[in-house]
Amino acid sequence: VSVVTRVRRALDENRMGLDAQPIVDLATGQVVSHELLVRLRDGAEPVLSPAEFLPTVERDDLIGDLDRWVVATATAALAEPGATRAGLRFDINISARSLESPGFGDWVVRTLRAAGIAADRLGLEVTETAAITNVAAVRHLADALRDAGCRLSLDDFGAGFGSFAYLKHLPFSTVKIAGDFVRQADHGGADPVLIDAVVRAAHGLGMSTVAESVERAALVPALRALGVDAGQGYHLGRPVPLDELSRRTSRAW
Ligand code: G
Ligand code: G
Ligand code: MN
Ligand code: NA
Repeated sequence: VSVVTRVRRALDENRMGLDAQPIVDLATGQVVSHELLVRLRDGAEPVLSPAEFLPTVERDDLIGDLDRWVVATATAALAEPGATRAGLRFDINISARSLESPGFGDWVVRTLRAAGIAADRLGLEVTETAAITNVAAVRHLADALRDAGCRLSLDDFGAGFGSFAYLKHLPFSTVKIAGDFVRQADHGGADPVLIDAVVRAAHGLGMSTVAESVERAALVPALRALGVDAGQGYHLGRPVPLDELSRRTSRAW
């Protein structure tokens, strides 16, 4: 069975899943949002990670269905009473294809409104490589989201052929600093210098910063000293199934 067929079936049969990983304020330790990460849980072998199945799905129209399923599933989870009382927020990853698809941003905004969800509870993450291919389309989407009050993050900043041009031209609310710069940021060398530059640029433009791949406790004070606002990574919290987070939240509230 091809990868595309497996993903199509998983979407039809409700076997696609999302994991939620906390994004944590480095100064207060509070969870400010969760990034949702898609998982194929169809029981078939081999188990595929998104890094393996997304490139194939992105070559197929199916990616549009997957992105819309993620938005719909995130919206449904945000609309649950416990999630609303807890003020849960989610950040989802969106493929380049959907960014360029006319009307996608407006559809996201309409979906949130129909569910009665405050727009700032959903954020979209776009990678540099996605933003690179079609700045005009991304600009339209970014403006639609910003006008509605949704958050928009530039993901994996610095990992690709990252350029400050994106920060200049697009109204991001947050810059996510790629893990490659973060993992050894407490050990001197180039990484803290580069993080410092990104943080200054982002803050100067009114954007917040999130460090990815915070894998060790010692990174927290180092990143705080560099002015990074929030972190995400195995030290701060592993991804857990969204259903589990929803159950936990409804019990706590
Ligand atoms: O969870 P993991 O580290 O394996 O994710 C691998 C890649 O898949 C990351 O680049 C991430 O941005 C992307 N990804 C994860 N979930 C989604 C999703 O729901 N939609 C899209 N389009 N990409 C995702
Ligand atoms: O490309 P994007 O940043 O959207 O993908 C985030 C990916 O990073 C997810 O696949 C997630 O599973 C993974 N991830 C989350 N925390 C850590 C971490 O501390 N270390 C590493 N290496 N990967 C992480
Ligand atoms: Mn991401
Ligand atoms: Na990222």
